[in-house]
Amino acid sequence: MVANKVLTLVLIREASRVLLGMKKRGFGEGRWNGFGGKVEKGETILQGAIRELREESGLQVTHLDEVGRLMFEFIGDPQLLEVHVFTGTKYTGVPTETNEMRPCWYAVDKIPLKEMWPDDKYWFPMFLKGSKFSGYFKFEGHNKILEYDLKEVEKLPE
Ligand code: 6U4
Repeated sequence: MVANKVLTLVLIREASRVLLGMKKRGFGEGRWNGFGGKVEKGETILQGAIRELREESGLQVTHLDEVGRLMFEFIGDPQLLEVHVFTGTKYTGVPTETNEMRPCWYAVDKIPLKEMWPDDKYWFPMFLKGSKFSGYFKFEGHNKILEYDLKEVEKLPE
């Protein structure tokens, strides 16, 4: 058994727009995405989400709500990615470009799904309407989804 790799993904949202970042390097390079990354030893998943948001976007938050849980399997890799998706509406600071990310606000009806991870087109609508969601996606490479299972949930898995 290989332990899951636990990652965070933070989507800062206002009434009619969402802050995304163009990933400039590393996993998902060249794609628009939320902010996030690996949870470090000694921090909770929420603390990791808040830290990554600050490091990658320059925004500070004191609270985020967890709204999604996504599991990703990549054919040939025994390690599953366990992505905890958070959202928040209250922040301080101004979105600032970093080495990792170039932030940009996107209107909720103009989300650049074609330039995002292919799974986002399935779960982003659930996120935008305020639902919680839980999903599993099996990838071949980084572009092809072989199978998936996704549902809206009342409560996220523990
Ligand atoms: P470092 O620490 O720079 O090596 P890196 O390899 O760049 O990390 P990291 O830590 O930024 O990766 O984490 C990847 C980010 O991508 C996390 O916020 C989770 C997110 N992510 C991973 N797979 C995703 C997917 N299929 N769909 C999606 N976000 C995904 O929307």
